[in-house]
Amino acid sequence: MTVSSSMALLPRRLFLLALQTVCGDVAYSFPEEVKRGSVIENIAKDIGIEVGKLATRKARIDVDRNSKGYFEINRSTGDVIVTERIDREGLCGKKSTCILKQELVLEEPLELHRISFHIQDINDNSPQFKKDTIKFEIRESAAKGSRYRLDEAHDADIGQNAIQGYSIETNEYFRLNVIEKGGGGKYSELILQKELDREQKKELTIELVATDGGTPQRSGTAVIHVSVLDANDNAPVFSQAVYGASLLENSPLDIVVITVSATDADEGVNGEVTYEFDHISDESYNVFSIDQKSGEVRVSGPIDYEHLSSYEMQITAKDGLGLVSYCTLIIEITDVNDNAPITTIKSLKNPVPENSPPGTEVGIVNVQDRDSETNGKVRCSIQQGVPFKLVPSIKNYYSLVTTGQLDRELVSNYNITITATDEGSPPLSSSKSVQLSVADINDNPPVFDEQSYSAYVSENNKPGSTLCSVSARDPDWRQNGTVVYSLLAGEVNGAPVSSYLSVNGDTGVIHAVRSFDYEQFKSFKIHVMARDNGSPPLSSNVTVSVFISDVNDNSPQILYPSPEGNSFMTELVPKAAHGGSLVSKVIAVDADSGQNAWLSYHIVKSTDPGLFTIGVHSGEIRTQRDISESDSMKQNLVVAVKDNGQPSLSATCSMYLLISDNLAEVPELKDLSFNESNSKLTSYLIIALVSVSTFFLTFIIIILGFRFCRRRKPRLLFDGAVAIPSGYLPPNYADVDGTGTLRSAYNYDTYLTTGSRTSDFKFVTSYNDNTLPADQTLKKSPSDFADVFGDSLETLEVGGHVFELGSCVHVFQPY
Ligand SMILES: *[C@@H]1O[C@H](CO)[C@@H](O)[C@H](O)[C@H]1NC(C)=O
Ligand SMILES: *[C@@H]1O[C@H](CO)[C@@H](O)[C@H](O)[C@H]1NC(C)=O
Ligand SMILES: *[C@@H]1O[C@H](CO)[C@@H](O)[C@H](O)[C@H]1NC(C)=O
Ligand SMILES: *[C@@H]1O[C@H](CO)[C@@H](O)[C@H](O)[C@H]1NC(C)=O
Ligand SMILES: CC(=O)N[C@H]1CO[C@H](CO)[C@@H](O)[C@@H]1O
Repeated sequence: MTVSSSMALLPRRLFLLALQTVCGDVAYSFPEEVKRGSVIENIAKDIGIEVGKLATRKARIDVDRNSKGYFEINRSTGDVIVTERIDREGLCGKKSTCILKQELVLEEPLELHRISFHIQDINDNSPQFKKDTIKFEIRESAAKGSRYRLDEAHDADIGQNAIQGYSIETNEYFRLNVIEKGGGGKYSELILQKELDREQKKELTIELVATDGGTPQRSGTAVIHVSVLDANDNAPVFSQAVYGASLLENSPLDIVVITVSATDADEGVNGEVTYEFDHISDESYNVFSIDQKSGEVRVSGPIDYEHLSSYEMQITAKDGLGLVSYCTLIIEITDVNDNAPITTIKSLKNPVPENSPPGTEVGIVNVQDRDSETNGKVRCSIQQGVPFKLVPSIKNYYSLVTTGQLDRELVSNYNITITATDEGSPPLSSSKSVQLSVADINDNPPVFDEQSYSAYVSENNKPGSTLCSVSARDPDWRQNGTVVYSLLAGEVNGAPVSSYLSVNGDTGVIHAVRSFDYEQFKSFKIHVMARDNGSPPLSSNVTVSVFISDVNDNSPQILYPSPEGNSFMTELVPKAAHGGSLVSKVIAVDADSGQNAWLSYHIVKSTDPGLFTIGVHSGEIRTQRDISESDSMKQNLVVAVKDNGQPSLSATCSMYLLISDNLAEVPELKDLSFNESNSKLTSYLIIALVSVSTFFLTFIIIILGFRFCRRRKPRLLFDGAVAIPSGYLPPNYADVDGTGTLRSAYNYDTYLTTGSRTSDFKFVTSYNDNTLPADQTLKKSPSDFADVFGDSLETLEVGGHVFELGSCVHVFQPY
């Protein structure tokens, strides 16, 4: 049925085959799409009818009512002419044979010839794809050999004219595989023959050509558009394999140290790079942080050069689907002078003995600065004004040595400040205080507060009473400075000192061991030693002068007349005595001194009060008027002798006076006695009277003798004074010492007159400061004394040697 070859052979004649139908019908075969008016065949010849009759027989091609007429018959020629375009594909589609059945009607007689028009396909349709563009999205990770089915192309033609094959533009990635469908059609698929790389080629455009088998061949094209989908096949790439940065230590938080960056050729998620630290040490982890997105490395913790001077860490860059790459970041930290030097006392000899020679090493100091280079170079010094210096020793060590002699008593503690300064800029410094104490050496003896001590005590003191206290200081430490007092052995009046005084070893208070008697001795000296408890001990001694002051403890002693009254002492008063005549004299002494020994005489009782007077101070009894005949022959006087002490002590005596010119005239001498009954007594009295007179004469002679001697050697006079018959004198009378200050300058003489008118003697006593009212004597300075003394005197005219006390007149002689 195919006539393609005959059509080619007979171009001018389209009628190639006349097909005989079984019923005598005619069949024509011709290609579609012939031109209108084309003559297909001469039917007259085919059905054997004359051409001339066609018209008369009204030959025509009839069609069914519903069919379209494609053909006509030229009644004059008998040719079948195409009147309409005949499109096989339109008429028959994909049917492999396409026949138009028409009938030739002849009238007169009616004849009916069926004519079959076999319409033959011609290649008038090109293959055609449904879309011009075939889109594919292929992941670049697709494996080699992956297949991608392509749309089939369509060609309305059939048979040979239908699609015979496909082809694609040659490219390196794909080849085409054409597959025959079971129904005869063909389709194609792309086979990946080389891995795609989105990064190299994002999109591919390949022309796909479908060709049919017609002649001429027709083809249809479509464009295969392959988008290469990204597969995460690219790891991020850092711009540098090693990043280096330097950073000052103590940089503030959040400062950006460096920004690392990695690029990833992938796109989208696959190209999103995140940064993070990879296996870094804890140190780095705490100190740096990295921004995941930007790659900024920031400071997130304290940067301490001394802790770590450089950090090395690995940073990973990771894209969305986990491809990573690494880089190394090295951060060098730059030292900053942020560490002050630290001073350590490595050893210290504490305390330092005060006798250490200059240059003694007392300590070792170590200085360290954690900074490096010049920031860590340290200079060390100590403050001025202490006897120490720092001597540099090996490396960072210094010796602390003394530069002078130490004296614990002056400075016992040193507060040494060691200052260390580094050479950074600005420099940092630190200081350390060292307490250094100086150990004591017993190098100071105790020293008494005063060069000498004086103690003043009233006589008759109670044993155990406190006289004074001495104190010595020893600046040494503890037992080296503990002072113990003791008396130095010595003698006072031949007795050991300890029997007079004792000293409290701890307090230095001096006590009297016994009661003192001014009359026995007025002063004495002792030595008190102060000794410390050091080893060996040091000591010093001091003189303590003890002055005993007088107390009015002795009542006047009447020497004449005998106070006892047992002996009848009678003075004869001549009858012719005129007024003012010296009759007798009361002689009294007082063992006390000064005022306590200043005696005054008073007549307390007399037979004839108007007849006799007594000199208040002299004790001289004188007639007041002339004796008259009427006066009683026997006169009796009671005389009181008082001292001037406070309170004053007194003694009384009786004096018997006989107004007579002759003792023999007195027969009633006995009567004079208060006890006249004893005649024996009278004779005793006489004997006594005579003996006393004798004694007196002797006494006066001796006194005069000594007075004469005194001009050359005055002091002996006192000894002379002691020569008063011992029976009349108190045992310790007239102990005159002259060791006082003021008192030694003057002596005063008391003129006493004896009963005999011719003889008078001078009783000399020392005037001394113990004439004070008897206070409790304790320590009294001489000046105190002077005051008191001055107060007690109404007038004191030392220069004029006259000095009045009350009504008494005393004559002082410079001694
Ligand atoms: C020592 O001196 C330092 C500085 O002058 C001072 O801070 C410290 O209190 C002193 N220490 C003593 C015990 O005096
Ligand atoms: C007293 O001095 C001696 C050396 O004279 C010394 O060895 C001793 O330690 C000192 N005692 C005290 C308590 O300081
Ligand atoms: C008392 O001290 C003096 C010097 O002050 C000294 O010469 C004398 O030896 C000392 N006496 C005693 C017993 O220590
Ligand atoms: C006198 O003597 C008598 C006896 O001898 C005696 O009792 C009397 O006390 C004496 N009188 C005087 C004052 O002594
Ligand atoms: C109707 C028609 O087409 N008639 C044609 C038949 O053929 C002759 C000769 O070729 C023509 O002259 C007519 O016109």
